[in-house]
Amino acid sequence: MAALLKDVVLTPTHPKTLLLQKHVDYIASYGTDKDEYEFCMTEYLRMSGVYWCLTAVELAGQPGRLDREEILSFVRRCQDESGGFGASVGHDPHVLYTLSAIQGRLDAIDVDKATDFVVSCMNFDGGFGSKPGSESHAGLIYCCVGMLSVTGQLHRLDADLLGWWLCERQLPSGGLNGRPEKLPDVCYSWWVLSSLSMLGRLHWIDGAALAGFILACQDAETGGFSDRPGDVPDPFHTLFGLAALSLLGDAAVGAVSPTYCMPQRVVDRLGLRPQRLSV
Ligand code: 7TP
Ligand code: ZN
Repeated sequence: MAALLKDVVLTPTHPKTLLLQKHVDYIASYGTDKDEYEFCMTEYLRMSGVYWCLTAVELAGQPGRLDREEILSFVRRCQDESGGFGASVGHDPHVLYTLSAIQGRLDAIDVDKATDFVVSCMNFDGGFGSKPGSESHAGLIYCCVGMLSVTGQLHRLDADLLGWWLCERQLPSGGLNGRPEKLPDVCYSWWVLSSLSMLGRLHWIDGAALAGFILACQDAETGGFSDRPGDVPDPFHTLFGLAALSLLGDAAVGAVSPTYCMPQRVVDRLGLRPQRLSV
């Protein structure tokens, strides 16, 4: 018997146009009530949340909607005396939140050895898992392709094989899943699309169908994007929805770097030149 395909159904009630202003309002009001349950429950990831929110309003062309001084003071107050950054004020320092502090300092680590490790995680299907021999997963593929893009070693992967695995993630709804037999999710639009973009194979998926799925994941009342149509929106999926629409060429959204998921303007200003394969 053929395996049942897991997918969602898009109905005419789901949004079909980009509600950009609503998303800016959603992000700008996120966290204005510091006692709100949802906001309190995500304090452990606040430093990442600040990045998701800032990048989302930047891509929407309205960075001025967030309080720059409040954010800068928050980030400064998160630095521990050890030098590490915590997710929020008074939290223990954590590597995830310290990562941004050392990014660019590629001269300080053994890049060749790190690249060899990433390549050793490559599977027979061209994809990557979390360690050698682990199942391919789109989020981890993005980490590996991004790493090889930063270090200029993209020639070490099998771009045709990996590109094929990535475009097989597209389902009849137009949405993308993270591995076979899983439901589509807006954030995988980003992990898959950005990887295909770095591989020079963005045109291997049906962009119009994917845009239709992403737009259907907007909350027309509150603004923001959720993981799939009808779910509760959050800043995480709002950023990756907007960033994926940017890669798909939506002119209302600012250009995004597929390697860094930061505005291309910011990456250019920093003088970063991550590698991208041409077709
Ligand atoms: C609501 O459940 C979760 C589950 C995992 C909430 C957070 C996490 S996570 O921190 O491990 N993480 C990021 C993530 C964040 C959110 C979220 O952010 C809600 C509100 C905010 C405010 O800023 C929501 C989900 C989420 N996930 C889980 C997820 C994504 N798509 C489907 N799910 C179940 C991703 C997760 C892992 C992660 C991925 C990328 C990254 O750069 C950092 C962390
Ligand atoms: Zn998701």
